[in-house]
Amino acid sequence: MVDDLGGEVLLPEGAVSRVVSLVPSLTEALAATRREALVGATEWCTHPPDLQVPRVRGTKNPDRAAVGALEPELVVCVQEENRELDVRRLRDAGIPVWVGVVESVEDALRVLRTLLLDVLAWEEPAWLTEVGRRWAATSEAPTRARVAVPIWRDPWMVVGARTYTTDLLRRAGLDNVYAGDEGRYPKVEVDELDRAGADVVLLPDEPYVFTAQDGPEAFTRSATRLVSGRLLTWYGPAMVEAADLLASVRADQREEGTDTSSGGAALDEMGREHG
Ligand code: B12
Repeated sequence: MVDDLGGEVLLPEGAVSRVVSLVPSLTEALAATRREALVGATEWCTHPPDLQVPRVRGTKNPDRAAVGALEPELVVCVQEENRELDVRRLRDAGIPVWVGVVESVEDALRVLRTLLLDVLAWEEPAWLTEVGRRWAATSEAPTRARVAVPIWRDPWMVVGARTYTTDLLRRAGLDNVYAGDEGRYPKVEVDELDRAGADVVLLPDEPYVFTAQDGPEAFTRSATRLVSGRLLTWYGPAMVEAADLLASVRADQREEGTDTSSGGAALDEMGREHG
């Protein structure tokens, strides 16, 4: 078996039953599917909230000795959250590591299906069927409101091109004003961000914890809305709730009168088409 980057992954026969996840969103996906097979996760793996497994430090600084001590049959990583160095060192220690690449909703659905069904040889869980139902049909939805999504401050960084989040927004009828930017998570001046033409700036609570007291005050031109960061960046069970959140952002913009087309119903329509 090879992973998304062409790395060789040696797997046991049959279903894999000892997995360590170094990706918070995939930890949630694994726990929602076969919790007993998850034997380790990072300290940032906060969902499901009642998950009780040994923690192996962070996504960017995992305790590789602790990972090894858990004797995993597989360690799960993704390119943007984890470091090449850790993948290499774990593999050098004889631990199979599978690395996914996610830069779009289509990638997310493919990675979730490949990981759960082909790599781990588990059965398709009901939540994944529902995620496919909610998101598969939105790809051609016309854009209907403009947003920007900062994910860090001092320096300010925003979600840019070739990212899962930008594609998720697009499919929900929300056009990221930084979608055409060079970088995936470019640094921007907050002044420029405020003037970038977003109908609403979405301020997530992770990785930077934007709050009512920390974030909105930096904007004098653009409207802001505090949102769940997990719903914008975690591929897995959170994608069901994400569809509801983004539909509500769309509905707000309709009320503000910024709409130029009929489109806020795209997500609802998608649900019906595939229901
Ligand atoms: C941008 C960013 C994101 C982006 C994703 C990109 C990323 N993680 O780098 C988004 C918004 C999705 C994100 C999400 C999260 N993030 Co974040 N994020 C950042 C931020 C602001 C900048 C990091 C950065 O510059 N990335 C850009 C560069 C470095 O990444 P890149 O261009 O993709 O290039 C890398 C890869 O391509 C990789 N690579 C290249 N080749 C190969 C080959 C292989 C095999 C592999 C594996 C990798 C690899 O190496 C490159 C360099 O590292 C930092 C804070 C900061 N200011 O540094 C936090 C930070 C990295 N995030 C963090 C966390 C915890 C999260 C979340 C868990 C949310 C949370 N609770 O805070 C989620 C996880 C989402 C998930 N899917 O599960 C922590 C990590 C803590 C730690 N010590 O481990 C940081 C340090 C913030 C903090 N709290 O201090 N994050």
